[in-house]
Amino acid sequence: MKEKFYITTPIYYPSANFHIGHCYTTIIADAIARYKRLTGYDVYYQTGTDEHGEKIEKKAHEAGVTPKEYVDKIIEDAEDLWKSLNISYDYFIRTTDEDHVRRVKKIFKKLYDQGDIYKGTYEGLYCVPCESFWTESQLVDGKCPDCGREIKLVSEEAYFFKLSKYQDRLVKYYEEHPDFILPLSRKNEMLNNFINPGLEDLCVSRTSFTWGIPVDFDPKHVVYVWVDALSNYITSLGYPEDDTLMKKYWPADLHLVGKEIVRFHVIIWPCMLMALGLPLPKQVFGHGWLKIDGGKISKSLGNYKDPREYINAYGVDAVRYYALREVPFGSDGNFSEEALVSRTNSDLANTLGNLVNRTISMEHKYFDGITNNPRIFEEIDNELIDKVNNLKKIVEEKMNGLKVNEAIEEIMEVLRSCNKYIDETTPWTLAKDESKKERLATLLYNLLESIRICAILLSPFIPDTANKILEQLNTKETNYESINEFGKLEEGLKLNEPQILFNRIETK
Ligand code: ME8
Repeated sequence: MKEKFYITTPIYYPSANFHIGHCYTTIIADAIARYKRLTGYDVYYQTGTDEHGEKIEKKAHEAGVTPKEYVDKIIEDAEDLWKSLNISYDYFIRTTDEDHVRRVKKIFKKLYDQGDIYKGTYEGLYCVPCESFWTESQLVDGKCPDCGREIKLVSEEAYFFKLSKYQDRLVKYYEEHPDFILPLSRKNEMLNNFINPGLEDLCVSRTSFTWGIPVDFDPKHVVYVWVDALSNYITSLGYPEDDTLMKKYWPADLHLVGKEIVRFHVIIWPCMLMALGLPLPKQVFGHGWLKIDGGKISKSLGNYKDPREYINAYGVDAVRYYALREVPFGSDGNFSEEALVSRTNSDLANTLGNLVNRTISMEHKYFDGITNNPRIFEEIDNELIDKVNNLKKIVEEKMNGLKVNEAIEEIMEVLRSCNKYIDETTPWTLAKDESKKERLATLLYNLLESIRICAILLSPFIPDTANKILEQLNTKETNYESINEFGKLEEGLKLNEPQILFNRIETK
């Protein structure tokens, strides 16, 4: 039986159409999901939308529509965006889905019945846009430490979750699972800023707005958005009504989130799961932010374009590649169209596209496009073949450590070696000498086989391009096992005509 891999993105707020920052997480999760599928895992990749809360209620009100009408439009747009980015999710959850709503009510009731949720009064400082409560000491200049906006004092009857009860078990879990929170710096931040000062019980219901899941047994309350939202990772699997998918996929292997919401995923979420008696996720990775001109991607600043504009201008794989390759995974990075263009030109057009095009063209020119490997080897071949043979393992190590940009760079490095191999062996000179024909066939075979192996390894990252390459090669050897060793490309294969993969983008 295949080993399972359950990976999630955050469920995003449909308060406005999604931007390149949301694409960033979703593309990376997609690449990891595709990589795991390629390597033989039974993958469940989930994304979705977090549709309740005061912020959305307000936005809808301003737009003169109901909250549901408001979010429906954005979700339609999001689904189109994910399609144009080739996102291969297995499930898209909406927190307004009937199943989710019913299941959250049951989760809340269960926690209440067992005494983990109790009724009290809440007085606190609340940031509406972030939907977060803060203590006085956490504020920065009296404002929300996350977004810098005004906070308001709220006092209301509310239900509380006994977070404090789970503090010791949580710390123990961190100690026993050193890879639970990555990168490591985020774990220290959690311990120092939030856990060691002492966890306070968490307010988990609201009466100040109505756009949310009503508490079943006290319907003037709605469930606090983070309890509603975090539950998505298990309600989608049927919890608590049906355990078929839960048995198969839970616990999650990887919750991929932006660094600002690590806190919710490594404190509130594990404590909720402990209370429910469920295993905890294996890993939460908090990646950095994509910035524009060094600052936030912001609707109010109007500093971003619809991501489809980049896709239409440069192609889906240019955008995917840029998101995956440009920023060291975990750090903040800048997004700019110039950098996207320059990355596309250097890596995709020059290194990859040019290599594939000239190799396939030479095979057509010199051998009518028919592969042949007479095995007339020379010393220079070994270096290339060794590199290609090691690549699978190196990529595996990098991907297992979630060093996505480094995994890609390793593949690029091999492609650059292929280009160098062409420049050094100068096939066009060999072609002039009939006695060198077999040597020429061998070296073209080496190149085509290297391209095949790289294309398969690139398929999680730039799936369309990888497919185009494999189609041009016309090979049936496209699965992961076929790259265990060099030399599986069929001999006597008639290649398809070469097609340009990436045109160089002219810069103004
Ligand atoms: O926080 N750079 O939703 P959200 C990188 N609903 N990633 C970015 C980004 C940027 N500039 N901007 C957004 C929520 N993201 C909650 C989540 S989960 C149970 C509930 C990505 O719409 C990144 O993954 O504010 C970040 O964590 C997420 O979008 C925030 O999305």
